[in-house]
Amino acid sequence: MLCGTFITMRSLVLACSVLALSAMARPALGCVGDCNGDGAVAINELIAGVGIALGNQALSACPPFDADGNGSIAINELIAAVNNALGAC
Ligand SMILES: [Ca+2]
Ligand SMILES: [Ca+2]
Repeated sequence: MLCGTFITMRSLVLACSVLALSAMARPALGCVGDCNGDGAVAINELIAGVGIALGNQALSACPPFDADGNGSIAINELIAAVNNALGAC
C-alpha cells in the first residue's frame, strides 16, 4: 500500500517534471518547420517537411521540423509546422 502510493507519487513527480521541461524547452526549439529561420513557415518549408517525413529527403534539409530531436519527423511535428504556417511562430 505504502509502496504503491510511493510509486504513484513518483510517477506524478516524473510526469510533472516532463511537462515542466517540455514547457521550458519550447521557446528554445524555435519555430517548428521554419527551415530558413525567418520566423515563419512557408509552403515550400511544409513540403520539405512532408518530404523528410516520407523519407524522400534527409532531415538535414530542414532540421527545425524535428521538434523533439529524435532524428525523424512525426505527424505531430508536421501538424505543429502547419499550425505555425497558419499562425505565428
Ligand atoms: Ca521560414
Ligand atoms: Ca521528431
